[in-house]
Amino acid sequence: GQSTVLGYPRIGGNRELKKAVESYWAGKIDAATLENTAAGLRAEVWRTLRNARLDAIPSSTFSYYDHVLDTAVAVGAIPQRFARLGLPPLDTYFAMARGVDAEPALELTKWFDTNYHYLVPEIDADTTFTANPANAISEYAEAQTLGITTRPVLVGPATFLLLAKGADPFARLEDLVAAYARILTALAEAGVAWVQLDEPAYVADRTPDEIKALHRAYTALGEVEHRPRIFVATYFGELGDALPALLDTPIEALGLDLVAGPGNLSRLAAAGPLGGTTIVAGLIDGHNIWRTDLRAAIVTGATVTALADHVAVSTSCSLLHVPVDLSAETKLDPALSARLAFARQKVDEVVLLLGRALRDGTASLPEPLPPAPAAWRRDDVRARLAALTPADRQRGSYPARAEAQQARLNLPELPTTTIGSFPQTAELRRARAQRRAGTLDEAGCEARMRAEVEHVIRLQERLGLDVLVHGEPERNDMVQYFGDQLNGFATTEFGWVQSYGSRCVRPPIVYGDVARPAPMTVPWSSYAQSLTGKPVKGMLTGPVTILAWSFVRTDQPRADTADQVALALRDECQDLQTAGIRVIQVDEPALRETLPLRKADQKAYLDWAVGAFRLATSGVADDTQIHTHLCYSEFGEVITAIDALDALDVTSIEASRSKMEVLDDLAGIGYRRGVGPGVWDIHSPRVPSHDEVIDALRRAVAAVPARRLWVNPDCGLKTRGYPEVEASLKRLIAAAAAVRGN
Ligand code: THG
Ligand code: ZN
Repeated sequence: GQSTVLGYPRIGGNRELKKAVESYWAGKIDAATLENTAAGLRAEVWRTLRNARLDAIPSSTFSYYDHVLDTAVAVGAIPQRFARLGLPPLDTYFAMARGVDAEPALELTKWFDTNYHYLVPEIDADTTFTANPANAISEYAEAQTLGITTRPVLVGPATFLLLAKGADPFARLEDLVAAYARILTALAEAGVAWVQLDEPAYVADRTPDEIKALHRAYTALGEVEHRPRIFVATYFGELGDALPALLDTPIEALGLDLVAGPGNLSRLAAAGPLGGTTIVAGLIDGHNIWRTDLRAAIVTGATVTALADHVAVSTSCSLLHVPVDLSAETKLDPALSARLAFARQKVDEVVLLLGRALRDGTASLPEPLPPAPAAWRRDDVRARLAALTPADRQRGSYPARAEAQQARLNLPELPTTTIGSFPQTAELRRARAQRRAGTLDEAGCEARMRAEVEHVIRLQERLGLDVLVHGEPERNDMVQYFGDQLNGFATTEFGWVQSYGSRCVRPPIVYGDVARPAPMTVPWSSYAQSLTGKPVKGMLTGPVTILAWSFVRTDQPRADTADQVALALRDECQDLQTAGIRVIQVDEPALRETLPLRKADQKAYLDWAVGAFRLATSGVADDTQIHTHLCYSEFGEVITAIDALDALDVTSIEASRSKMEVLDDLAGIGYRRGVGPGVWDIHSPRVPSHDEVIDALRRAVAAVPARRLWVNPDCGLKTRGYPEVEASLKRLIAAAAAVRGN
């Protein structure tokens, strides 16, 4: 048996990659300097894995931006619109990732059920696949010079096409497999012994044809005469019929996620004799930060060993999704850090599990953990949860609410508003940095933030918006902001995880029962409201999103943790209402993200997710208006759930890129409440033209009666600059006035 991991964080312990890449984009360093930093980071990862005594070490898990984009480059899938720019390879790569003036970037979307985002390959009938193994080979050679033998990793051909967009990408599988075959031969010629091809798309529902195509693809790759041994990695769940299909091909190893897909075990047992195929047992959770219960993992490992002659031990998925190293965290409660494992620690777990435990039994394992500290348990919270009834998730009828709200808010037809955040200026970032460095005290920092709130309120009044926001200058990341204030949550200092490209997040850790020691947002919202007669929206993040962007305890159902967060938010809503806030927005941008990959599991998820939102929001009076905001365009699957968010009065939705298609979806289910389809794409610095905004608005008016329609941008404005925000909001308000006038 061998020990391995499916991938490792590439950003560096101090986000060195982010800093180098952003410096390169800013023209502060040249390509050679960037490449040097990258080589240093790769060497550090390989040495770390070797020194941890891991048997099999992956390469090509590094990426300047995204590994799906890297695979696109490796198979020559560079859309003509970028190829024709004639840029050097590295700049063509970044042009696809970030766009250039003349060409928008590839679309960015969620990597399965994680908070990582990949770039969507554009594949059509004209795409000519080529074999470009140069990067994989040079990384392999780079590690060889350090005396480290690696296993190059690529996204597998079937998953690559299933993630792509275009006329019918999957129809191109045979052509693409031919390119992979040439890559395999080139790798073998360079001395590569093993290659890892990732096929996570097969843990979601797949058609029989898609499974047959997978079988054909790996049969063809297996028959390539001169090739490395092939390890097909799957992760994030349970393989269905793809499991026997893959075992029926000449591949040498198959990776199964036994954490997110425990059912893989019985599928494996049912698959019958395994021949010589190595089963790579994903026993260490790569998607969460808890220390593994090695005693339980051994039992699972032993079951695999009984089924297969050749077994390797691995992480359940790439360690890309967890922070780099727990030992950097010096301020965590020791009782908590004793329970945690980040990427570096998970490598040790893999080695320990295989090297000692599977061979020598449990005797060589570290002592099991003592029970969690009693203080992490909150009996008051548990009692409150136990006493909940369906009435606690139910508001009065929508028509009565709508009438009461209109009487109180007295809004014009087509009311205008924004999603919540205003630009995070250099000034604000400086104040936060000075606060961290201790050169600015709490009061001084708060004074600057309050000045910003006043500025944002005055700007909105001047522009003539109808429902105002305070702009959120006090928040870094919305989830971290609430994590910092809730009991039962811990936040880290260095626990960065790549979200997309150079952007990282520091997910909080939910380790205990959740409670709200004090109001979290009320002082900011009521200060903002004190400055204006217009309604100011209270801004909260919903329970589903708070959990989606945190590392969540696994010792109780996620539904229960969600309800605990919901109770804290319910109290916050009531406090905001008492403080005179008339409109409260509870954002759920991640509602779609954690939707289970298999249809059969989706209803149960949506039931508790919707239940938690309703619990958070249904404690307010009829005349308090509840809004939510949802990002990302694929609403098809969750549209009925949105309708079931009973407490909801108004939903703002990203819509401008998809040309308002979401309105047809809403019309399709007979959605009858307020809706604000974004009429300005804030993901681009472009100021939309007057006609574009009017056009978007007219399309919206055609689909939704004007009295239920809101006018707003697509998303929060924190990544934008003030000049374009002001110019764009002027257009938005002018368009609303023009359409009202008709
Ligand atoms: N917060 C969290 N997760 C998210 C988002 C978020 N996932 C989806 C989407 N939004 C991802 N988008 C971003 C956008 C910007 C940044 C990260 C994810 C970002 N991060 C800063 C950086 O990398 O420089 C660091 C932020 C900080 O200081 O905390 O800009 O909004 N949780
Ligand atoms: Zn958004």
